[in-house]
Amino acid sequence: MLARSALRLAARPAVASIKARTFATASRATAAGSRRVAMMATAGVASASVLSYAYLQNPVSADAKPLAGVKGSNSERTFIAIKPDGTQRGLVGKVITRFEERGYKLVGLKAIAPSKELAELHYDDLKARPFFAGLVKYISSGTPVIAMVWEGKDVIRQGRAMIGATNPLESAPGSIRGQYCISVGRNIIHGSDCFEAAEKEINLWFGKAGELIDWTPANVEWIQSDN
Ligand code: IDP
Ligand code: MG
Repeated sequence: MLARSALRLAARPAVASIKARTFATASRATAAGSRRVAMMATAGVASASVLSYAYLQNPVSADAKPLAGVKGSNSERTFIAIKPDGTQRGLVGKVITRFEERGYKLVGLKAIAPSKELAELHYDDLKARPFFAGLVKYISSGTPVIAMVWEGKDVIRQGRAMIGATNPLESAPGSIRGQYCISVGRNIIHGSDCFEAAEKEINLWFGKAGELIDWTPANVEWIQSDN
């Protein structure tokens, strides 16, 4: 799996090609989008034959960092996912709030109902385990998984600590699993367990160009400074 992942990482287009990729999706432009484009062209903004709705969504601040940032730096990234039970139980906001309030930066977010194939690839390292089939069924149940990429100092290790032990009965009471869960089969959240896993998982869930956004929070100095 990591070998395949490495191939995909190598194949990730350079930032300079993001615009070209976005233009290629012009055929998906909606009728309303086309009308808007025509109006803009009339206004002298650009040619309607080139612009599209997709173009209008092109990230202002394209992400130039490696997928998982730089290990051990302020740009380190982790993949966090609220599993279907977390979504069903209305815990999405509470989980996001914990990471926001800790001082981490959200650089990617989407709701996705994963296919069986995606669930199998994500948990590839567990395929020999007896609970694998049930795990894949649970993740690909059709209820949205809230997939996220968070960035900041030591975010991989801290994210795991904030999430708590795999078995919620062993999770510290203040951790996410320790506060909201009691069953290992329904532990509401996933977090990358090392830098290599973060690279693999971010590539799997957010590997397309333009899916992550590099931005600078206004309060960055108040959160990151070591004086
Ligand atoms: P992690 O999520 O804390 O990294 P892993 O060992 O990587 O834990 O297992 C992945 C997921 O597989 C767990 O979060 C849990 O949903 C599920 N799982 C792990 N062990 C068991 C088990 O013994 N029974 C049922 N499900 C399990
Ligand atoms: Mg794991």
